[in-house]
Amino acid sequence: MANQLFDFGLVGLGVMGRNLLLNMADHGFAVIGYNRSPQKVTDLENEIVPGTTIKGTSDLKVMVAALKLPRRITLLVKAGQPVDDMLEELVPLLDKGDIVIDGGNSHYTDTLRRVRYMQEKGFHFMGMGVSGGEEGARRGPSIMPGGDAEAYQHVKPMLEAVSAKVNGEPCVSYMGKGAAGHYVKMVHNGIEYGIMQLISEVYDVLHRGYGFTNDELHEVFKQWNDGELQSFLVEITRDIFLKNDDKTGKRLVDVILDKAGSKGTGKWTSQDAMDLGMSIPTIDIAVSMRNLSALKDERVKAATVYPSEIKIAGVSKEEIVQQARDALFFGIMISYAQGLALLVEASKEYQMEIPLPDVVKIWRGGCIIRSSLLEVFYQAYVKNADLPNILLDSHIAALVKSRTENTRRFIATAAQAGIPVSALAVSLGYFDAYRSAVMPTNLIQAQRDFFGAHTYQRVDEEGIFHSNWQ
Ligand code: NBP
Repeated sequence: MANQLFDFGLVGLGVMGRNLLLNMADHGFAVIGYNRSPQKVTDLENEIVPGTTIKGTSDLKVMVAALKLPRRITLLVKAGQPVDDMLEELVPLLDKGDIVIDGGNSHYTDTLRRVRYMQEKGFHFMGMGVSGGEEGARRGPSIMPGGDAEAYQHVKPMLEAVSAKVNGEPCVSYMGKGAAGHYVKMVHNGIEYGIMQLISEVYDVLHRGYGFTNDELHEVFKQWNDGELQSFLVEITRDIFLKNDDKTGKRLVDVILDKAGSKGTGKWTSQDAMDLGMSIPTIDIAVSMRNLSALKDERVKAATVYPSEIKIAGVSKEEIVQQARDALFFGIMISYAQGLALLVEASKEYQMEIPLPDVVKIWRGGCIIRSSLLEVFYQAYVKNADLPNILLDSHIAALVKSRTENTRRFIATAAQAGIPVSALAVSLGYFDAYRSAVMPTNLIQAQRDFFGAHTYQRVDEEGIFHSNWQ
């Protein structure tokens, strides 16, 4: 094949890379993919759709030499050291002005370092979040590119072509300066952790508390997905309840061990929020509950030390479904509110200039946290792009207010039954504190001043004060 025939190069032909490459080819781009181990090259070649222009290679030099200038290369390798290793291999092969995009889940601080490193060498480097999993990458993901605005123009038409579409609009937009793309993707994943934890808690109350069968749970989630809770995560949960296990014939969900894994993006969101002094407890507790779930052996022992009998009193099955629906809606709203508020603050603090209306707009399709609520948030930002927290929007406030009573009832029922609904409880706690003009933190200030002379401010006078408490 003659040199420089290909429009785009892709490094890493794993789940995401292979599918994104096939997606690009479907849209008429000539693409070439490189993978370190040859097996994935063969896998790619076996999937080539007739009429598309795709080549696979396990020789990086072949890929680089085959690309049109300026070269446009996307990395989709495991985050961390593999990205640095690939850059080291690529750098000697590139020409000034070439564009390298990291589409994996890299930590945003790594991205900032790589932007500087590549810039010094005369290359463009962008960090880009991609969400939607395998199916999204193949048929249309939500794409969050950030960093080099000039380089973005060179890849914009391709990204718009391959992304998901909502009302004909592409689910990709420039997310801001520096590492904004990876920051937005990190927070997307944090919100995802929160919503998944909330769904699991509602499932626990209905399943363990009320004895709902998987068929009943399927029906409940189906109704919810047909209504205001319409979202990708509710939709797949609906379908999970019907899936049979090939080995036992039971429902697959019932034979899956209750230890949740994670790849770190939820933890990163919590860590960064702590560094910024932002409150995102729904996301924090979701990370924490995955950690607790991993202590299976200890939990089994503790269950014998503290045996409990789940007692449900006074709330009918019909009522609990209504309460659960409203509590889930409420919790999901709060999870988004916390994540978006974090983005507002991080954007200012790190000078990323993240366009919040565009963030929620491109999350409407393709990504794991897509839901009909994103349109509501988009409308709120259209009214006021500077909203520090979506809970301050009047339409959103009305939606939240109408769910609080059932949320309280649901949490009370679960607490009395001894079923943990930690994410729902902290979501309500966050809401009640956020809407409270008065918090009990005056007492904390008094304690701090008592034992550490940390001083305090007064409600009736300007200035900084210290008292002798003994
Ligand atoms: P896979 O596990 O399917 O593939 C990983 C790829 O990384 C393979 O091509 C592998 O090559 C390559 N790789 C590794 Br591992 N170490 C390497 C190294 N030192 N040098 C060169 N290549 C190396 O991962 P994936 O699910 O496609 O994820 C890719 C990125 O996309 C990750 O950052 C991930 O977090 C992110 N992401 C994944 C999803 C998802 O739903 N899966 C969604 C959104 C983002 P090999 O074949 O030679 O080992």
